[in-house]
Amino acid sequence: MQAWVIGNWKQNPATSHDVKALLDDLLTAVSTKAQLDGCQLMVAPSLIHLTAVSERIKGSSILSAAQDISAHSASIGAYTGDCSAQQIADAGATWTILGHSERRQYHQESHDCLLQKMTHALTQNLGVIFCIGETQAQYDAKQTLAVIDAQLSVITDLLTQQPELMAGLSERLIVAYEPVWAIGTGKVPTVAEVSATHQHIKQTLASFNTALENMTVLYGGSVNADNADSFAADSMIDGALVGGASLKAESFLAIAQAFS
Ligand code: G2H
Repeated sequence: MQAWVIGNWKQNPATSHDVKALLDDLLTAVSTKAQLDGCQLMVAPSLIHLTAVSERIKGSSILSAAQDISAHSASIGAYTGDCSAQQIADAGATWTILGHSERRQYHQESHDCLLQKMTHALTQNLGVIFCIGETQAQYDAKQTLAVIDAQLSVITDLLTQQPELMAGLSERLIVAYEPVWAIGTGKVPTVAEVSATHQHIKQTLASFNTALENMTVLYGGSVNADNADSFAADSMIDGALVGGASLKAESFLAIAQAFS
């Protein structure tokens, strides 16, 4: 199964100049590393840099994604600050992250909001990296699987409301399990914990529809060049969604090599 290593740049780097430098480093490193076979790389820059990044990586093996899209279905309209799925696709991205915990926390993204966004993305042929995960309090209360089941219900609702989107969904949907307490903190769950949670996610998706058997499930949360090998060694972990460590080509490539 192909591994995926996706860099979520969040609100970084600070300038266009720094974006170009990061991308140049990444493209140079990718072109000289033959051992990246079997690992698909993707970067999700800030919206303001998405067009330039997508242009720059054309012809390379790297894909680009948005970090979010509008919840409104209209391709254009009076939605100040929003960017539609159509505009994202026009900018050259082929995927979007949805439901990152920072969007859920700082923008109050709800089940219904994410259902709308997922519908619009898939309708416009954007692949979706759907983020799920429990908070520290939920982890401590042993509610991880219940939280995940509730978050995955966006997908069952999608299939009930838009059954036509089932076609090809296994290639256009990736789930990223990101425990909120591991994001940017340097704390990580054990590989055994991640593996068991991923197994649950894969079984749950397969129970929705047999076409969703063996779906791609990534781990995210403080993945770095030092711990990537241990995650990559587990057969339930199909890759990583990487934040901080994706902002340096060297550490991002080291993570990609671990999964190759
Ligand atoms: C989790 C991850 C990227 P980091 O948000 O999605 O960030 O690797 O910095 O914990």
